[in-house]
Amino acid sequence: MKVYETKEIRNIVIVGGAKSGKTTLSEAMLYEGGTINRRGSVEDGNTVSDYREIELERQNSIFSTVMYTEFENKKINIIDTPGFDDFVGEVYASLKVADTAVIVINAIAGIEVGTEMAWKQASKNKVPVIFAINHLEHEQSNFDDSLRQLKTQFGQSVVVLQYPVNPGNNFNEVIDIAKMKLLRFDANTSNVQELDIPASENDKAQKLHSILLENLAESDETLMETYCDSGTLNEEEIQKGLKVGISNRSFYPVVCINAKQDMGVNRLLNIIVNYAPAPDESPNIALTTSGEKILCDKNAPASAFVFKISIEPHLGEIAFFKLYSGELTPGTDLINANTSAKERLNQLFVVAGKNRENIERLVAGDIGATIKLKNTFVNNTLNSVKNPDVVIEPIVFPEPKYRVAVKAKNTADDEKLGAILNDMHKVDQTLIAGYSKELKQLILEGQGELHLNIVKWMIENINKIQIEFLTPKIPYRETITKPAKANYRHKKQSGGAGQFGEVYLMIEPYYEGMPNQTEFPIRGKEEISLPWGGKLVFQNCIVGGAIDARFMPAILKGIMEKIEEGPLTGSYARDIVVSVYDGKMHPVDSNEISFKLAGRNAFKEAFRNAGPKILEPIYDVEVICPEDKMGDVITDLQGRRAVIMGMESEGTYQKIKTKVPLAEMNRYSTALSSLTSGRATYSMHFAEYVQVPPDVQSQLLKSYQDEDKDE
Ligand SMILES: Nc1nc2c(ncn2[C@@H]2O[C@H](COP(=O)(O)OP(=O)(O)OP(=O)(O)O)[C@@H](O)[C@H]2O)c(=O)[nH]1
Ligand SMILES: [Mg+2]
Repeated sequence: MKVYETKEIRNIVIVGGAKSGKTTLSEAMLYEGGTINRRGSVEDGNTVSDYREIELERQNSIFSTVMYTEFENKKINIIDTPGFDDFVGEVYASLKVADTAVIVINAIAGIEVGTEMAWKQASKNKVPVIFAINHLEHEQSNFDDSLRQLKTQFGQSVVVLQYPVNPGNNFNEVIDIAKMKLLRFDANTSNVQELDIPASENDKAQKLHSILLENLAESDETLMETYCDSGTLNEEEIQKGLKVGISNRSFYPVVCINAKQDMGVNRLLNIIVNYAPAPDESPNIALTTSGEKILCDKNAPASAFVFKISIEPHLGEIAFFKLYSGELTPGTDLINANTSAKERLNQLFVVAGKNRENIERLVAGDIGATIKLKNTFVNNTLNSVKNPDVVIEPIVFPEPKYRVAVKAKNTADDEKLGAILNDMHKVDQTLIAGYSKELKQLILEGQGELHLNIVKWMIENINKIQIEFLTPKIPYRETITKPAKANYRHKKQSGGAGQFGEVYLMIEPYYEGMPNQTEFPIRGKEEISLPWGGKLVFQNCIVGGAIDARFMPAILKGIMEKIEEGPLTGSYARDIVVSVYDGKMHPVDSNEISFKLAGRNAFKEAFRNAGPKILEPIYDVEVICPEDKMGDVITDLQGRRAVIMGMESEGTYQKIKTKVPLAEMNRYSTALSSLTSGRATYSMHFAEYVQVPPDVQSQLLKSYQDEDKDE
């Protein structure tokens, strides 16, 4: 393939609601550009984008796919992304490197959560947006409704560039407001006839044309002057206005397509090559972690950012990167600024799905791929040795919101399972696995039930290990609510050397900035930040040498053992002040073991009498749902002991802010989805630990005792 210069490159990402037609559109784009000479379909399982086994089986996209096509002497890099909320990580990563987002709308459904999410993420990255309204040949499609929703949701900068003349079964004509022509498509061919606008459409077209001109004028000062002086813009000015306005996000054009029959796709590509920004014109500028802009300049030293790693059968790991500056040729040595690894670019290629083509040179702004890197991961920057320290800001992936415990059906596979999950995380940063020492479970976290079920499918079908999901335990904490004292004497005399140690201690609830207790003199104080959160303050208040200072560490050790396995439910305890104020030693029999046991048992006893409470993790949860479902969603949340913190409207959606105990969030993604027919989404992150209500506490105590008995 020929080497494309920066100005000849367009990087587009296709995003939008699930099943809106993104993969079908990308297939039609590749066909229109001549990259493929036959269009596959998602149903037949032969599209370039959805080529992985799991995608073929499910008939939808699971991973993003990098592709390219050539159109009007430009190279268009196309990244097709999955629409299901569960795979949102792919959308985040793709929009990091996109210069334009094509947001596909299903004209039967209108705006969906995927649309909303794509828009937010595009806005966050300052990526220009083109809306493509799809499925227009469907009898239930409703262009006007979809347009109305777009304007309500995203504002009046949503501007009609095309509208359908005959939506529904016979759809084949649109009025193009930029060209002021009627475009007649020929289903399943690239043919487009350009005809005069019929009289019946004239008024509507003129009105929309004026709105377009106003928007174009507003995007550029000189255009505004011309427009004010003459009341119109000529063809050249319109073209300039489209380029400037799309590139600087002054407006977001709406076009019409029927991806399935390849209608409108040729014109969409024409709009992309002519009006979407080249990489050096994009407002989505890469910044370094210290906030400096990286100029898209091929004469600068090379800096490439790895946004995706994919593992391909027979090939291994492929790293996909955007070259933000400089040029690359095969054989170049690069430095990974994040891991300090020296990497050689043995092969350099461009990729379209599972097909690869070697290239001799890649220029700033382009997207390329390589294999066999040794120590490079997603979010790493690879630099020329001339400028090795550039670190590009990483993609911030969404926090997990769905968790399960996982184990191999055959325990012999457990170790292998850990390694597989580790590898999967490299490819999918939203999948997080880790063994919890506390819960004694391997916890797998992701974006939803579907996400984790796909992971299960891959492990069972590709890695051939059978696994099962179990309910994950909740990381409870224990603490006390009032002071208490206790003492314990450990004494053992059986033959030879005996054991003796006696400890008197007082415990109190700890809080930030609390005053010291005044009952006993404090002679030594150790403040320990517990690895699981909260504090333990350990005070030596011994007078008159009742216990030697050398036994203090043993007493603390005994207490720590109990703190790691709280007396109520075996959970970690936290936020406690312990004052050891008296005790007894034996001249011969006292040793460390004796004081450890005495300390441990005294602590356990005191804990029981100190109004012990179980704390549970509470999460800040934000639900975004359509207005008409808000009542149902809130009722459901209330059934989960949620505290509603506030509500605000976002266009036709409602955002509900709430605090919910983690214990009640089990399978929430599934519940919310069925409650709203998949029209809602949510996010969550850890907020705090709070006491569980009394009824929950007694339930937990009971089930811990039952478990104890079982063991
Ligand atoms: N009738 C009609 N069907 C379409 C059109 N575009 C796509 N489809 C069909 O809609 C279904 C979903 O299309 P995809 O291209 O897989 O949609 P997607 O947005 O990639 O889906 P995900 O990747 O799962 O989010 C498939 O059965 C397509 O054949 C269209 O314009 N008209
Ligand atoms: Mg798809």
